[in-house]
Amino acid sequence: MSPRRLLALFLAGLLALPALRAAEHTLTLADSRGRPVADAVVSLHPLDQPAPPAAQPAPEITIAQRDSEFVPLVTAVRVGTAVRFPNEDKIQHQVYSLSAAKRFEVPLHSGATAPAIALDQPGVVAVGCNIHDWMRSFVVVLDTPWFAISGRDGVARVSAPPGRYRREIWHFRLAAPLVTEITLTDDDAATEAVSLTLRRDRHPARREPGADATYP
Ligand SMILES: [Cu+2]
Repeated sequence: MSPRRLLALFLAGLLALPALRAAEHTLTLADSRGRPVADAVVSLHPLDQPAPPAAQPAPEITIAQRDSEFVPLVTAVRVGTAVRFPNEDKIQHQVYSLSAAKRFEVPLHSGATAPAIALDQPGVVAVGCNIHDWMRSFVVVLDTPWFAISGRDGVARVSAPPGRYRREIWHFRLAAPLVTEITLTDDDAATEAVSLTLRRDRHPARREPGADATYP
C-alpha cells in the first residue's frame, strides 16, 4: 500500500472516531470550615449512552503496606481491575475486606507474594489489617472510566465527552455519596465549588510502640 493511501486511511479513521471531544469538569472540594478536602472520589456516570468498554486485559494496581500503613489511602479503579498488596515491611500483615463489593482475606504474607484480587463489582471496598487496627485503605470500584481523586488542594479534574451525567462525590467521611445531575458542554471551563459535610473520623488512631496514652 502506498504511503499516500495509508495516510488517507489514517485520516479517515480519525474522522470516524466520535468521542474525541472532551469537556473538563473541575471541582474544588472543601469542608464546612472551608478547608480543602483531599481523597474524595468524583465520578461521572453517563445518562445518555453506555460507558465505553473497559480496557483489556484488565489493569492491575498495587496497594502497599509500608511502615504499617496502606499506601495509598484511597484508590479509584474501573470494574475488572485487579489489586495486589505487596508488603514492604519486615513484619507481616493480614489484609482483609468485609465489604459487599468484595470480601477477601489475604493470608499473612511478606514481600510481593500475595495473590491478585479481582475487583469485579462496583462499590467501595474498605480494606483493613487484622493485626494493626489503624491500617485502612479504600478502593472505589466504578463502572465508568471518568473519575478523579481530589488532591491536597481539594481540586478534582475529570475529562469526559460532553453530555449528561450523574455525578457522584464519595469520601470516607461522608455519610452518603453526594449525587447531582450535571451537563458537560464543550466550552465548560468553570470550576464548581462544593462544600462537604464530613463526619468525625472515628477510626482507631495509630499508637507508636512505647507510647503510653496515660502519660502524653
Ligand atoms: Cu498490619
